[in-house]
Amino acid sequence: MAEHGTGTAGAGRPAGGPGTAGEWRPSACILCECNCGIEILVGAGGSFDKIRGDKAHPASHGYTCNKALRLDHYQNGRSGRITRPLRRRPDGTFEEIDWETAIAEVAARFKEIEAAHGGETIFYYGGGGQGNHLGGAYAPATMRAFGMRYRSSALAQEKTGEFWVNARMLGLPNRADVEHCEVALFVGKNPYQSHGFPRARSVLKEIAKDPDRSMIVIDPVRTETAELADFHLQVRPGTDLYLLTALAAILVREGLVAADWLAEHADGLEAVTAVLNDVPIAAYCEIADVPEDLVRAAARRLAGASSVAVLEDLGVQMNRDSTLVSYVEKLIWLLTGNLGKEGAQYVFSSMAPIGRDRGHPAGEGPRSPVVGAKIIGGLVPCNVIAEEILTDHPDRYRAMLVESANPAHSLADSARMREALKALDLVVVIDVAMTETARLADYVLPAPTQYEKYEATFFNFDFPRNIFHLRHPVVNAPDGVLPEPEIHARLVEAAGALSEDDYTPLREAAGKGRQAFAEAFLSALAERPKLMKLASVLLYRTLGPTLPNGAASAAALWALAHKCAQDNPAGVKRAGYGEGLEAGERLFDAIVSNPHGVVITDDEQEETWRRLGDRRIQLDVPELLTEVAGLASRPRPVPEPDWPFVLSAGERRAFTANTIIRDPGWRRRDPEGMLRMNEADAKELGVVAGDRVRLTTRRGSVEVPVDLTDRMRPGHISLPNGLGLAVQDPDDGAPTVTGVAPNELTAAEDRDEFAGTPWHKHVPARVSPLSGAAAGPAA
Ligand SMILES: Nc1nc2c(c(=O)[nH]1)N[C@H]1C(S)=C(S)[C@@H](COP(=O)(O)OP(=O)(O)OC[C@H]3O[C@@H](n4cnc5c(=O)[nH]c(N)nc54)[C@H](O)[C@@H]3O)O[C@H]1N2
Ligand SMILES: Nc1nc2c(c(=O)[nH]1)N[C@H]1C(S)=C(S)[C@@H](COP(=O)(O)OP(=O)(O)OC[C@H]3O[C@@H](n4cnc5c(=O)[nH]c(N)nc54)[C@H](O)[C@@H]3O)O[C@H]1N2
Ligand code: SF4
Ligand SMILES: [Mo]
Repeated sequence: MAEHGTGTAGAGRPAGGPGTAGEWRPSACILCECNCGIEILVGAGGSFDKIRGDKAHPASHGYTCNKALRLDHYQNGRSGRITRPLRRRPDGTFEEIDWETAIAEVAARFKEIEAAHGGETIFYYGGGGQGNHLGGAYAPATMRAFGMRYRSSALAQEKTGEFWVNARMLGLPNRADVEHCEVALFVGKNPYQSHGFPRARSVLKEIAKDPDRSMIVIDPVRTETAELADFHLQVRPGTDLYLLTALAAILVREGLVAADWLAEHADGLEAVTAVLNDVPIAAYCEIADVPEDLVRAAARRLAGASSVAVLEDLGVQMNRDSTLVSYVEKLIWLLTGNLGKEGAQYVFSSMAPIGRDRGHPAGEGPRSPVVGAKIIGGLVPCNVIAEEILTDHPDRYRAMLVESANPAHSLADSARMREALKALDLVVVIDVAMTETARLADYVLPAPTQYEKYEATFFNFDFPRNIFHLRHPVVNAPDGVLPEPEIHARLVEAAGALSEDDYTPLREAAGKGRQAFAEAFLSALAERPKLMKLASVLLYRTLGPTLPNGAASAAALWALAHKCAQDNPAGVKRAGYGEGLEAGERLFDAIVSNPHGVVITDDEQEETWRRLGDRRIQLDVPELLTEVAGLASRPRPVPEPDWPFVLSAGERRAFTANTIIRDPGWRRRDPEGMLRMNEADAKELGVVAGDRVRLTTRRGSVEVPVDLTDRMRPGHISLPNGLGLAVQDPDDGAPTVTGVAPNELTAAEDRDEFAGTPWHKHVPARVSPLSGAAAGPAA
């Protein structure tokens, strides 16, 4: 159990935050992007005795799934918690150091690297998991202070292809109103387990129950979601491009497109129609192994619906042709006129610009320095990072700052990632636990957990009412940890980028009130535009101390609240914050003072069109449409003889949550994370449920127990995500690893040609029994 001291070193002490034991305290679940509101009954000593959904939360309204109830395993479990800055000794062991030494040494070494090779050789990775993005809001200041330029995060191994397609077709990111749609279409997404929109399980059940609504699921697995569906298109793994192209072609050929709507809003219909008119529908359905009749029925249901909400996710985003699939997926809902009305896709308001890209044509736009990979949404593709380190190229990355992420575990080809991290001159990790990545670091800087500090996410994409939740601390942090904003502030100051001279006038202005502060802050930025990238730390040190209950970490939200009010005046006004500058202040004050979360914008349906402005939808993205046109002349996808199985490496299950909870004891079911396999395959291999098998890919070989199920197609196998973590036994200190780390099996070169996103869901594999005649050594 974590120790709960009475004070933390430095700022960020949650004064007044945590109450007394035996009280329900509002917070949020941090295990997926939904961040459902919860209330925690905190026991003496800081244990989470009970957890329930928070009915006052403006998005989840009391809903949680099974996972939230197990959060004590994050806060107090066997997690490898770290509570002192650590420095690696030459022999590879770690020693505890004090914060002054840690900050001084880290800053000095980053400065040395900046002087010798340029700050752009220091790479920033991470910035937040599913629940914690507040620290990431301060990271740009640290990047600025050391001249860093390149960065990435998990989004660059899932969503960047979709970001780019959105940028090209609409200019803005968008989401789907699953709650109110007539027809929901899920492509490579299992919301029953992974969620992705508020109250997912309840909404899925509502759709399933309603005879007037339908659900269409495209997934090779008969998932919990597929079981609730009216149409399950059980696609052959990795052939979604064929299936979706056939579906889009059916819309065109059966005259099911919303022609009038498209004439009003979109360009490029002619080019798209010409390509889709040539699609061999029957042949593509056969390649995808879905009956043509079923595809036609699904197409007609989509076209006949008053509204369609479409969500694509990792099943296609971490798979072959992912960017092309994103494109055709969007063509399907655009051809049927499903944007900017209730139950369809919408453009949301936001506090931070996640998912925005300029949509540069294929040959243009920013590139990574060594490989020349396309940078989308400011993020270098995760799959090229190791390649950009393990080279003698003069522009290679020399150092890395990792914050709230575990790239040694979560990026393709873990063995190569470990090698890459070891090859760097300096690795600094900010985390709560001794992770696979932290173990390879030169310095590890410990942060409070998400229940010991102010925290928030920027994954707020709801519509028409979008929300924001600044969570207050619910327990005290142990001595020796510092919240991320404080760590960034200290690094920025140690780099000499900001000092008391910068703070003094703003502190004085803050003492006179918000209006005076706003004026002083804006004129400081106008005089010295270089302060812009340092603004978060500047706010933290000046406005921060004036915020109630030690909420200094919320200071960066002040600028974001103003920006939100400026960009979304109508929605912010309807949400009750008034107009003009005052609206930004009111919104900020509401965010800071309401521990249950607040509605930030209350939009009308037309808001999507207002946000798009006079932009017309671009159906024809030439780079992609050409590829769709050329699909027929590609060789037909066939399994490779040496690799008869397709492995989905990293499936979301009832008890997975990336690597956020390290304590294996949190899993009620499937503790080891079994390899799921069809019964017919097992029979052929001569294995029965629970047997251990050897699973081999081009990159690695592991032993794992099998779980047999008719939910899997023959030839398709899957492993859960987030397993294979080592935690130390509290008694004897020996590390134990539970389950298979999926990226021991994946390869960095298996990636999308446009966006560089990985093919984690499509790893060629073979399986052999471990005992009996058929057993053999690993290849
Ligand atoms: N329980 C739980 N929930 C989570 C998380 C977690 O770790 N655990 N993580 C969160 C995060 S970070 C994310 S990004 C989301 C991801 O959420 P999802 O994308 O829904 O999760 P996955 O299970 O990885 O993949 C979705 C589906 O893709 C299917 N699939 C595999 N191959 C193919 C294929 O070739 N074609 C198609 N069409 N489908 C295929 C799988 O069978 C699976 O059902 O989940 C979030 N929610
Ligand atoms: N093969 C395969 N690989 C995958 C996937 C897959 O499906 N298959 N899924 C991918 C996806 S979609 C994602 S999102 C990534 C996720 O992988 P990563 O982005 O690397 O991050 P997480 O596993 O979410 O781990 C978050 C880290 O934050 C730490 N942490 C928790 N709370 C705090 C805090 O308050 N402060 C700080 N500083 N740290 C904290 C945790 O200890 C953990 O180290 O994995 C990706 N990798
Ligand atoms: S895991 Fe996601 S859906 Fe489940 S309670 Fe947590 S935030 Fe909500
Ligand atoms: Mo993710």
